[in-house]
Amino acid sequence: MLIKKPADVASSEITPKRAYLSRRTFMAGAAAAGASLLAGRKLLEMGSPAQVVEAGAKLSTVKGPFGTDEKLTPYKDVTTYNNFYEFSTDKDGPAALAKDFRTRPWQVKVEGLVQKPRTFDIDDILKLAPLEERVYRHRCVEGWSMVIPWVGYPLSSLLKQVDPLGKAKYVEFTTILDPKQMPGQRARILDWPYIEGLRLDEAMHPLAILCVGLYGEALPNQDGAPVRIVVPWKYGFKSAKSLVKIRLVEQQPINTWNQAAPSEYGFYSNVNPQVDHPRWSQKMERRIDGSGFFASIKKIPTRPFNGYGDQVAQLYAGMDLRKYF
Ligand SMILES: Nc1nc2c(c(=O)[nH]1)N[C@H]1C(S)=C(S)[C@@H](COP(=O)(O)O)O[C@H]1N2
Ligand SMILES: [Mo]
Repeated sequence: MLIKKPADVASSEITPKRAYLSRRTFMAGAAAAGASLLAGRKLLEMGSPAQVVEAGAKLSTVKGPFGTDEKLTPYKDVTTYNNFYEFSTDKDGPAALAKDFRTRPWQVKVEGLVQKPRTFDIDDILKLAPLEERVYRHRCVEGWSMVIPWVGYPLSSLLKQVDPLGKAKYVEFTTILDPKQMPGQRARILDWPYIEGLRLDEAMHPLAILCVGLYGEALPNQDGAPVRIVVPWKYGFKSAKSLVKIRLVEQQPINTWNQAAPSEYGFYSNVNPQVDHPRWSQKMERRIDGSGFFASIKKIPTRPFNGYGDQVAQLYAGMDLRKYF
């Protein structure tokens, strides 16, 4: 097991008492070893893949940048209120239907306009860079939001490994196609597999992460196991789950939701309270923070770029964000 003393757990620094008490109790009983990063890496390397990878396996993390001290969305809500159409279009569907989803063996191909195309085994992805805890706001285009302690590292760490060519301008992300395991893919809800895309400079931005976990443990299947991206200044659908392919390309990728409803879901999809969805306002959001039933949650204002404008606004300098929504 991957274990470490509570003091090393970045999560515990955010708010002293939070949902994952049981995990902390578990860890309190564990023997401590050395500085967190080194010890964590060591433990990760020693662990057999079966121990490291199962959804729920503990991950050693260091505290990452861009944190917020807003109240975390309880683990229960993060793992039972999901959008993962490959399994179900019901919010509570993926948790049950993805329970037996196999995430080993798993490989991610990184190819296209790169000097060194490479197929990464998921266990290499887990070891590529120190795992950080990143507490990000997560805003769905539907008008709800969460605050989630993700585990991952900058997507740029992976992309640098393959040496993108100068011609590469965009990055395309493809989710696994496996209708046998994913009941939603047996229906033509969307054009499968699910595809997303970012401009290369967006993908290289330090806020964009390759995500392998949340709340200090390997990603639950319903949240995109074993690896997804998280792009916190964009609507949630840009953060594609259960990735098997990352392609560097010259032309802007055709992302699934844009293809399904181009007037509703743009390529950029930066969180923007000034640009309404054609069927509803984007000015406010319901923050799922454990305080009550969904419908009773008071709405709070949505912030430009989901509150990350200081970090990312310059990526869009001079662009008409109504046109490039
Ligand atoms: N492959 C895939 N990725 C996906 C989706 C999906 O249906 N399939 N839904 C997106 C949407 S709309 C949101 S809001 C987030 C939800 O992530 P979460 O369930 O971990 O909160 O995942 C995004 N990534
Ligand atoms: Mo979403």
